Parts: sequence; structure tokens; C-alpha cells
Amino acid sequence: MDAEHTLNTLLTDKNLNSSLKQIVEKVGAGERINFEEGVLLYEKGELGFVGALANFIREKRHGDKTYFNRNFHIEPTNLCVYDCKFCSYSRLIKQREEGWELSLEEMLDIVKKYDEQPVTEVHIVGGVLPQYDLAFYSELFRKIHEHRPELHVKALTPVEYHYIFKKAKVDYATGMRLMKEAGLDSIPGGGAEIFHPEVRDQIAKDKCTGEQWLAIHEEWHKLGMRSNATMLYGHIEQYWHRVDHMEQLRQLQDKTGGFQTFIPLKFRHENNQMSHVPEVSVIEDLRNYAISRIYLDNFDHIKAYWAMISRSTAQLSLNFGVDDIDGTLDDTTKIYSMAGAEEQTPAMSTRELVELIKQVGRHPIERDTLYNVITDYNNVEFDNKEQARFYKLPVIN
Ligand code: V47
Ligand code: SF4
Repeated sequence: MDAEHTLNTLLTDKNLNSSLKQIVEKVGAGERINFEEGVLLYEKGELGFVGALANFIREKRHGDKTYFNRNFHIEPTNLCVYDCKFCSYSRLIKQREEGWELSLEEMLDIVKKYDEQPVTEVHIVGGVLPQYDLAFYSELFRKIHEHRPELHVKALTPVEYHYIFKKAKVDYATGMRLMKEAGLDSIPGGGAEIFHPEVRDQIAKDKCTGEQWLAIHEEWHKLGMRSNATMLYGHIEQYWHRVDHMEQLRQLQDKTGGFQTFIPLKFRHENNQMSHVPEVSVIEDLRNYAISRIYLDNFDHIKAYWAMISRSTAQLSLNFGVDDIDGTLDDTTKIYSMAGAEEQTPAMSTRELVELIKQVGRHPIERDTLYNVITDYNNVEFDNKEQARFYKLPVIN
């Protein structure tokens, strides 16, 4: 049954409550749902129901297309001046012996390791430390581009930017302009957590506020640049906090159009100060993807970060509004393995990613960071001998 047919079936369902039916009508007509309807979906929307709506939107926008990219991470340090309660990764400066601090040369050596590989993006994110200041990151971005001009630098979050701009005594507009001039290409979605202070003050007290997070992205968008947004869900927040978070993103997106992708991040509870908070179920994960897809009508893409939710949930999510499953990663991120994610050494070859997507009847597309198509894998057969982590692109006739 196709997505359109499923939607029509919902419209003729005599047992469906009238408020939910109104949401189905809005989705069918391509109209926006409001805050109360968002909360209602979380409270009353069963998995099959929200999934049908989200899949309708997903297929209308992208058909079966499912995007991924070839990227690697650099995590400059796991030491941090902040102390977010959910963070399993960071060590406070007083625990320095358990930490790492990479020098500029060490980070460039990581970039050089990929010289022969067809990666398109480096994702740089880690803890916040005073020595990683505006001058340091400007130099890093410049040096990366000097070495490999076409590599897309997706780096840091408003948490770092707020900190380094304050220290350098520059305002957000000036700071973001300097970052662009140094070679920053886009901003990843991290540091958003939950914007509402009722929650944020309990889990991420001292770092940038929700308003500051949004203001930094706004300045970046004003420069004609793109960024992503995340939401850390499934801990102490209530449903309306999630809707409030998405509402603020939707409003900024109406203003600037600069966001590309929304990435819901499931709270993982091992080895952090919130280990007593249970993790939500896979059903809640899928419902959350679906409701995000329905609510964020002005976001092109919804991404499931496979390294965090497991490969099988990533496959399932493709029927619940998700059209992107991030990248190859090559075992270069520790943020989630330290928090209890199933993937202890997250790495997938291009072949594995393609097969994971094809196995569930979707159409794999390798993209660059800005969603330009690099390879359409629908008609590409892999050479059986080729098991390399980064597959060499086959010649397509
Ligand atoms: O902001 C930290 C989250 C984020 C935990 O833009 C946790 O393409 C769950 O933003 N359980 C950083 N989440 C990672 C990030 C990201 C990842 C992949 C792709 C992109 C993108 C961005 O990780 C942090 C925080 O919200 N995080 N600890 C935890 N225990
Ligand atoms: Fe530091 Fe980021 Fe961890 Fe917060 S989430 S403690 S800002 S590394």
C-alpha cells in the first residue's frame, strides 16, 4: 500500500478522534500543524498513526531516496569547562589524566590520514577548553583547507562559538564572519539539547542558552551559510518541551531558511550523571522521528544518527519520516559509545551503508554536506572483492 493510500484510509476511519482527523487533513493538504496539535500527537498518536503521516510527507518530498555521506570526525578534546549532566564523554579539567587534548598538528595528521580516501566532510566537535580559542580554530580551518581545499569543514557548535567569541570580545555577527573567512563551511546541529530553560538549567546549566544557540545560527544563516539542528530527547523533558524546541527551530527556519537537517538525538544513559533516568523505548524513538517530520514542515531533511540508535533502528526509521542516516564515520567518534550506544566502534563502509538502505527497499544516495548528489547507488553493483572501508567509486556507464 502506498503512502497516499494509507493516508486516505486514515481519513475514512470512523473511529479516529476528531482532533487527530483534523491533523490528517492538514498533513494531506500540506498544511502546518500548530503547537497544541504537536503535543496531541505526542500524547495520543500511536506509532502506526504518526508513522503513516510521516511516511506520507517523507515520500512526497523524497520518494524512497535515502541520503548518506562519507565523513570522519575529529574530537579535539574530551576535557570541558562545562559539566552537562547527560554527557558521558567529557571529563572536567580536574580529571585531566583521563582526557586527551589534540594539538593543531595532531588534528592535521588526522586529516592527512584520509588523503587517499574519497571523504567529503570532516565533522569537528568536542569539549570546550580555553586554549582552543578563536585564533586556534581560525588557524585550524585555514590549515585544513590549505591541505585539502575541497574537504567540507563542518565544525563546532554555538556552545564553543559563544565561549570563544566572549573570550575574544567579539559579537556573534563579527565572530561568525571571521569563522567564515577562516574556512568554516557549515555548523553541525549539536549543543541544542532542549532549549526551554526549565529543562536546560537542570541538564546543561552554564553553557549557551537556547536563545544564544538560535542567535548564533541566525547570524550564520545571514551570511548565506547552512547549518543543522538537533534535539536531545528522552530524559527529564516533557512532550511540550520537545514541541517548544521544534517550534523555535521552525520559527527561525521561516526567517532564514538556513537549516538543512533536523537530527533527534536519543538520550543514552551510561556513564553520566543521569544514569538513573531510564532510556526511552524504540517505539518512542520512532514516534519522535515521525512527529519531528510532521511538525518541521520547513525542514528538508530528518536524520537518524545510526551510530547512536543501532543499525536496525536506523533501517526502521526510514519508514517514520527519516531520509538521511549520516555517514561512514570510520570509528572516529566516541561521544555515543561512551554513553552506552550499541556501536562501540562506529564505522560502516559505503557498501554496508548502501546495503543497509537497499535491504529495506529504499534508494541510497551518497550526498555531500549540502545535499548535492555524489553517487546514485540504485544502479551500482559492488565488486565482491571490494570490502574496503571506503569503497572506490565504480565507473558508471
Ligand atoms: O550536543 C551528548 C549529544 C551532541 C549524549 O549536525 C548525547 O550532522 C545522547 O550534535 N546521549 C553532539 N546524546 C553530536 C551532534 C551531532 C551528531 C551527528 C551529526 C550531527 C550533524 C550532529 O551529542 C551534543 C549532545 O546533544 N549527546 N551526550 C548522551 N549521553
Ligand atoms: Fe562539554 Fe559538550 Fe559534554 Fe556539555 S555536552 S560537558 S559542553 S562536551
